[in-house]
Amino acid sequence: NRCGAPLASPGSPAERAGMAGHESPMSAKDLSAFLATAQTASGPAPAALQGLIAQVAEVCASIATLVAGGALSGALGSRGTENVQGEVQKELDVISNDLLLNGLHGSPNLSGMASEEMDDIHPTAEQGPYLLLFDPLDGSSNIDVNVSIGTIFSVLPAKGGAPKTEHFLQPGSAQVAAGYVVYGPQTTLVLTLGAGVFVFTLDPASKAWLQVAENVRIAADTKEFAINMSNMRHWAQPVRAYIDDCLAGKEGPRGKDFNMRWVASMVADVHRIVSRGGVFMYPWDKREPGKPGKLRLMYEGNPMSFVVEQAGGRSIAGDAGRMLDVQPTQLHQRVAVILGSANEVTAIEGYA
Ligand code: AHM
Ligand code: MG
Repeated sequence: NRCGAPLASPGSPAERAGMAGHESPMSAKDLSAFLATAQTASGPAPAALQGLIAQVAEVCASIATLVAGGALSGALGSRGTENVQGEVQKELDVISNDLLLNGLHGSPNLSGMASEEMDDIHPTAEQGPYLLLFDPLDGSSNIDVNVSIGTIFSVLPAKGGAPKTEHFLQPGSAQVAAGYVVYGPQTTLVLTLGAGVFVFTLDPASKAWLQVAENVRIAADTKEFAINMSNMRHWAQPVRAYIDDCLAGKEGPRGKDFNMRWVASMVADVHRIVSRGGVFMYPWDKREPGKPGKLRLMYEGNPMSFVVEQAGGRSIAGDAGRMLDVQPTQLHQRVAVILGSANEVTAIEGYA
């Protein structure tokens, strides 16, 4: 195929549709084959980490099926309840959270889980070596309108014994794995174990996760930014000055014309940046001046920052320095997020 990405198993949709001229499917490495030889920052991936990632991916494949069914799965609409952040929960927020909890509760690889959708931590049945944090369904505002959404996850080492909330409050630099799944035109898993970033697509025919890219790198320079422009009047002056300079284009101080994209699903916006560069910003703003930002550190900021850094990009917590160095004090704490192409993040820092 033209993209170089391996096509799926025999009887792929292209074949079934009789698409003449399409090359026959190539054999691609599946996730379990990848995990069997995967490296971490400190050597071969332990069996428990391999097992945990495989389990997370399996649950995400079942979330993908629900998402694809939409109204037919009974997955749309609102649950009418609120999560700990006071946000109204969608059906799919709750169902995805339950699928992850039920699918992983008995895992020998875990000792606890924490989620955007649960006030408190969830101790699991065993006392395995890892803790899992997740945003089960990110981009809630896009669920009902058939726009890309996703799951974000972060793996931390367990501290031994029964898990406590404090055990989860480790900086992002302690993560041993992180990634996200985009439920979009394709269902895509983007994964890091601390030694590069790898991409897998869920083959709709075989339900296998097949590797489509390895050691992904984010371009250091970009002409594309992502920010919710409707908040402009609420931003701090440096953010406003940076965006003003981007909008001034070739004639302005940046000397180039910028493009803008805002899906309003962090997974989709970050995935675009992983794919073609760019910068994503959800800065502090004065709507809620007491909070550092809208997004959450433990299951949004940190895992995405781990992926971005592993792909050669940069991620900062607004003016609070490197995201992965932020010492968390609360499970659901908020954070300002500026991440993406390395040189552009550095340029934004220069506005402080
Ligand atoms: P969610 O976890 O409740 O879905 O909220 C997080 C989402 C991000 O995916 C996205 O970047 C942001 O909220 C969009 O916010 P806004 O609607 O203010 O543009
Ligand atoms: Mg989210």
